[in-house]
Amino acid sequence: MVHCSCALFRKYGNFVDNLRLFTRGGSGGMGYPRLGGEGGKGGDVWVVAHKKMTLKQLKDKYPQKRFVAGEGANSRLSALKGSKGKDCEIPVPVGISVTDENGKIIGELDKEKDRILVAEGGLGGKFLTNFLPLKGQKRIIHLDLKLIADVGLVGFPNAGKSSLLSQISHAKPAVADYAFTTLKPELGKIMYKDFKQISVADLPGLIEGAHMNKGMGHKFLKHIERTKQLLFVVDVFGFQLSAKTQYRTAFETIILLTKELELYKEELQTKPALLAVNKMDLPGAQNKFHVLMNQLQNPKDFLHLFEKHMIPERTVEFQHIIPISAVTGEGTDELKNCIRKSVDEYADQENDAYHRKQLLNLQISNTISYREPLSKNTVTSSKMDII
Ligand SMILES: Nc1nc2c(ncn2[C@@H]2O[C@H](COP(=O)(O)OP(=O)(O)OP(=O)(O)O)[C@@H](O)[C@H]2O)c(=O)[nH]1
Ligand SMILES: [Mg+2]
Repeated sequence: MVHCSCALFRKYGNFVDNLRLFTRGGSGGMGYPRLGGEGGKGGDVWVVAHKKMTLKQLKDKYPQKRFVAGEGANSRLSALKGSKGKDCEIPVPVGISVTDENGKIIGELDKEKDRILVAEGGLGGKFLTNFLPLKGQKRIIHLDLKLIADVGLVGFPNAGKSSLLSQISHAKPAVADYAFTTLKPELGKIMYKDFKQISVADLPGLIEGAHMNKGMGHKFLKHIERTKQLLFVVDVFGFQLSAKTQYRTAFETIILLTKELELYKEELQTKPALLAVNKMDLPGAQNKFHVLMNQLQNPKDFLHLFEKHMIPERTVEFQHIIPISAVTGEGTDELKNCIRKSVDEYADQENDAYHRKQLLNLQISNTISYREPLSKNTVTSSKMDII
């Protein structure tokens, strides 16, 4: 068993989902003291999102991972104002978040052609600097790829997440009866009759301690951050990683998953969540399902059975709970309908919230424009909010 997963870990090496890069803006050009000429500004370094790009391509194309922009031109007799140095663009895939050395977010690139300035060129030499140019900004940046999907599959290993994805979409993820079959996230799309598509991300299984990075937990949990909704997938018979670890019932796996999400990032729990209870084709599944439903209806009555550190602050309220079999397809149409309903409702809510915000901004700007005297800055900023 162990050697299987080793081979797969090696395969994971081909999938790059983060990179560390050195960037430096170009130096400014020299000024021209005698004639008061100003050197050109150094070029800037930008990170730019391209649909077709991957981090692996970026890494292969620029193995030294250094990005330096061009120098500003010196001020000359024929061109007293030196021209600006050439900008440097780092092409990255869509869905990247850029952070600095301290983990502070510089920006996120969510759609094609989004761009972020990461290192600014130095100013050209001028009177104020004694005509000496300034160096460009130096910065180490981290690129992190997060999947952008409508729905993320969350579950312990072996619950049947990949089987489910291949049942409801055209994606063909690997399926096997050992833990950690899925080692990199994979996207599938559910197609609806009215041509609406909903993207679903199959994620590697989480285990207890994932928030402390057990089982490469962080690598996987971070992908969940960007999915709009969560679909918990649990094996109705529960889960046991190995003979040495404790057996967990389906209810326990749900509580443990909730706790892992909470410990990793509390706001993950605010996402709408659905629950698919899998492997309903197997003998005895109905009984187990009834037990689980009873526990989910009154979770508080059962939580005292858990060790304290395993109890989440809040239990997840599932919008729908659907018994399914990812192998026979039983219940998966119903599941697809529930996913659709939930995604549509969420989009409506987002639209409502957006309109309310717009309305509020409009009201604010009206109130401001009735008031005398007007401060120029206030009006500008409230207008900008509306845009
Ligand atoms: N009987 C039955 N077996 C299932 C069902 N769904 C999945 N399985 C089996 O359970 C095993 C694990 O399935 P996967 O789809 O690989 O599980 P996973 O959740 O993606 O697992 P990891 O990638 O390791 O996290 C495989 O042997 C599947 O054939 C189901 O509905 N019924
Ligand atoms: Mg899998």
